[in-house]
Amino acid sequence: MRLSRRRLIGSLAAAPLLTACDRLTYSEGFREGLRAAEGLTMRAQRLVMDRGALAREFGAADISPVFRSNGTRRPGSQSYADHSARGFADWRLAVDGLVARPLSLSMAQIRGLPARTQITRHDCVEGWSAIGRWTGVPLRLLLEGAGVSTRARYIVFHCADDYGPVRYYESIDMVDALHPQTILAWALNGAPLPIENGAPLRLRVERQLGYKHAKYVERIEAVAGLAAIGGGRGGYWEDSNDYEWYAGI
Ligand SMILES: Nc1nc2c(c(=O)[nH]1)N[C@H]1C(S)=C(S)[C@@H](COP(=O)(O)O)O[C@H]1N2
Ligand SMILES: [Mo]
Repeated sequence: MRLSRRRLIGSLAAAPLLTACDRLTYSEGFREGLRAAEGLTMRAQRLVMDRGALAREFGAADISPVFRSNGTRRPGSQSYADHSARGFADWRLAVDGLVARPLSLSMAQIRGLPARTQITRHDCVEGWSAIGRWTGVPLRLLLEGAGVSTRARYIVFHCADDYGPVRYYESIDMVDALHPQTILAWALNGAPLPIENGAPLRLRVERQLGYKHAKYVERIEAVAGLAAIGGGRGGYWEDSNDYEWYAGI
């Protein structure tokens, strides 16, 4: 049977492609590549899914008798001393950056917002852990209240304590910022937050290591990128000591 001109051109055009496809299909290396890519996708998806999972919560009997303090135990500025002398009555938390309605909230206003209480374990990279009961406002409520922009990709926490010439700061992405256990805590074990643990307000971001849990928080900033913040690596320890920005646990 004679091939029509059209079929001939069609088969000629298709032939190299088919051959290439066949080679790819039967090459063991290519199959391994496909399997590896599938594995990567699966691991990436699991990671994304797991990031929404809750950190373990404990019972009252598990609470550590003393919740130790680390890093700054008392900010050194006169301004902080004045605030603590007044019981933080005039402390204000600013919520700004990529938000529709910047906020400036007093501690009384923050304590009046819906609160979440959770008993969780804090893990410090220096090799110690402690379990405490934290009470505070879900960060999500503050961000929604301020009308956080869809362009915001990170939330930066600006703190009141100095490390030499720089202030402590930290940042998290929106997955952690909107996580139900991410709160700005104002109480520890049923009492106002002690100074050594970050009074009057500190971050609890329970899927992350200790250094991400910013203490003495006075400003929350929504940003699209971290390059212009501090040394550009997203946190005090990240900038100064090469700590990982993502410290997920
Ligand atoms: N502002 C500020 N936040 C901070 C620190 C700090 O020095 N300053 N230290 C971090 C580290 S390394 C840890 S382990 C925890 C310690 O919290 P704690 O003092 O309540 O134990 O706070 C984190 N947040
Ligand atoms: Mo830490």
